[in-house]
Amino acid sequence: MCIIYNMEYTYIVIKPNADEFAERIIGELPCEVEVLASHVILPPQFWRSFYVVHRGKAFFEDLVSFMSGGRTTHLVGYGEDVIRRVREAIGATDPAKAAPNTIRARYGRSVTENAIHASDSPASARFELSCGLTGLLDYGYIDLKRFIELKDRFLKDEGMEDE
Ligand code: FUP
Repeated sequence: MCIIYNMEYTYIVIKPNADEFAERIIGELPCEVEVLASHVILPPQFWRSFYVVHRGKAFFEDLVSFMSGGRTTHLVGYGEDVIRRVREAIGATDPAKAAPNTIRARYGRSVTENAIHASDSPASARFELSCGLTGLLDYGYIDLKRFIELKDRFLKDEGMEDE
């Protein structure tokens, strides 16, 4: 018998408008999680990098200002098919259009203040985790030992090793 597993990780951020409910939201995620940093404030330059794919769009600076204006909680979700499963649990980008009972439907306020971020592809997850770990290290929310441990655990074997 051939069993095909789709083991993945996803980068999850609980956004400022929902951060006070972070522990409850974590409990609702359909996967195992590793919490990287809880209730931390990161500056605009971090979010400009994190959301670089949206640079130049009309909403970009409002999004950066919202994300840097309050506390956020950062985690890695992992497991089989986790990207799809977490995206399903969080719901559509616009909370008003998100399916009932999804996290965004319940905790989101608007398209920008939509409670939670989760990666939409393995490539995004890899970029976001790399950016997130670097930012959390740079701004003093994780130490070098933890950075290396997390990098080895999630980013190893994907071309990030030293030459
Ligand atoms: P999602 O993958 O569901 O987070 O949605 P997008 O990649 O389309 O959007 C990225 C972020 O930009 C979301 F957090 C919401 C925000 N956004 C706005 O603030 N305004 C918009 O018009 C579209 C997206």
